[in-house]
Amino acid sequence: MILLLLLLGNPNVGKSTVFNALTGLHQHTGNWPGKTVSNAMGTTNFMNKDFLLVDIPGTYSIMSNSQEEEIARDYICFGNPNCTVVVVDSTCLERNLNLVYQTLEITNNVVVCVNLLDEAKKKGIEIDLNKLSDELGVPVVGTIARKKKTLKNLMQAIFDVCSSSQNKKYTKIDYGDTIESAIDILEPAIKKLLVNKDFYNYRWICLKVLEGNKKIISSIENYLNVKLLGNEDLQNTLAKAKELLIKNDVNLSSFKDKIVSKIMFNSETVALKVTSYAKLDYNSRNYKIDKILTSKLTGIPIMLLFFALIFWITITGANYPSQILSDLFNFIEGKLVNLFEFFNSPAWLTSVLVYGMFRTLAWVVAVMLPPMAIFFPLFTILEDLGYLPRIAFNLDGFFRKACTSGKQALTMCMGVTKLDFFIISLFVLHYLTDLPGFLQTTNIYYFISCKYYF
Ligand SMILES: Nc1nc2c(ncn2[C@@H]2O[C@H](COP(=O)(O)OP(=O)(O)OP(=O)(O)O)[C@@H](O)[C@H]2O)c(=O)[nH]1
Ligand SMILES: [Mg+2]
Repeated sequence: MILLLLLLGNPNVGKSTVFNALTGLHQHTGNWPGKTVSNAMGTTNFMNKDFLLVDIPGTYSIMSNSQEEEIARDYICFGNPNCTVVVVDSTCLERNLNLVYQTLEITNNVVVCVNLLDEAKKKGIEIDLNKLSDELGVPVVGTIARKKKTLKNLMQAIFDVCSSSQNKKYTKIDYGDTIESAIDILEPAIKKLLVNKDFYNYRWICLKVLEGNKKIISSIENYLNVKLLGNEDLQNTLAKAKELLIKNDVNLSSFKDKIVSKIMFNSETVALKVTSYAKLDYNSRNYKIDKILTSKLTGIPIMLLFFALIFWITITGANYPSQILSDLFNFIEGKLVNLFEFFNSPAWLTSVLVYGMFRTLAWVVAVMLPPMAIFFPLFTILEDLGYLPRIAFNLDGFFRKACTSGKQALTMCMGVTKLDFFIISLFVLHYLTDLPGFLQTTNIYYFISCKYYF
């Protein structure tokens, strides 16, 4: 039997790095949020047990505010995972614990993977993992996902959770007398409806029904094949529960606020309890740099300067290797023509193979390879310095006007090389059209290579 593992966590905490290290696959990783956009699956084996891992797109919450949140929530609730691994960033534990609590409210088959411990160490942050485990009531493992050997303990903890018979448990967060009494009113009715279904966490469904979260309710109805809002009994009980809430001044929006505030309060309290800071001003330098890089006044000019510098280095720097490659290919082309002449090959064959195929490929390689070899390492340096998320932040306002997010800017930057390719290819075509002898062949190869590339 294969065991299902979910990898869940905030964006950019190292889920895909853990996934790749465990499965040997090559999911895209990089230092900005939002790289994983669809679920990736891979397998691993530990102590003779097979595990199917699902790398889920990063999400800050599973309260159904976006598509990623819905995917993650539906997987945890209805995918029947044997274990959910919540990967958290040790340098900002408090924010990450929100998602941990939301997950624990659904299931206790959870292992918390406190990742980026090396980054935390650099910043003088220390996390008491045992204390965190006591507070959360689930296993907590510290990792540096880039170092594969640190993941052994994680697999051991996952193995133990999967082997334990303590299934069907969840964490009960106390939301105060009023909400708890409303849950007590509603729970028997929910239980009656779902008693034969493969779902045991009636309390969580009560919360979602009281919250009136239509997306979650319709997910529950679809996956569990049950009618919640259409059920008359449930409607009557729900009305009673809501009446109690209103009597105690809890309306729909304050209900949601209370839930969110309580989860945030718990995260804050626990994070404070388990985190200690060796350098009290560990963040002050980062804050200062952030202020300069993302402020309205200086953020955009600095970003434009960076881009201008990168493109200048790429374009001028690429000229030299391009020239060398071009000379080399010209030399090889001359030799190839001599070779074809030596074998008395027909003119059309020389035209197709040398002037068509070889010359087009040589041009594309000579012109495209050097800028790529310069641009991508520069882009990687910016990524490792953590500047890319700041660019995304700076451009978010503009991109939102076009109904998308600032993160799109990063993929568009990388896409510039495709645009380069297109423009350069046009030049190649233009140049070659002056040589009518092999114009047609070249055209065909040009279009094939262009189509292949796009
Ligand atoms: N220093 C350090 N870097 C890490 C560690 N784990 C991951 N990284 C780096 O953190 C960055 C983000 O890692 P990803 O695996 O892409 O993060 P993710 O959670 O999959 O991100 P999304 O798919 O965008 O949600 C990459 O540059 C990784 O190389 C770690 O333990 N230490
Ligand atoms: Mg990822």
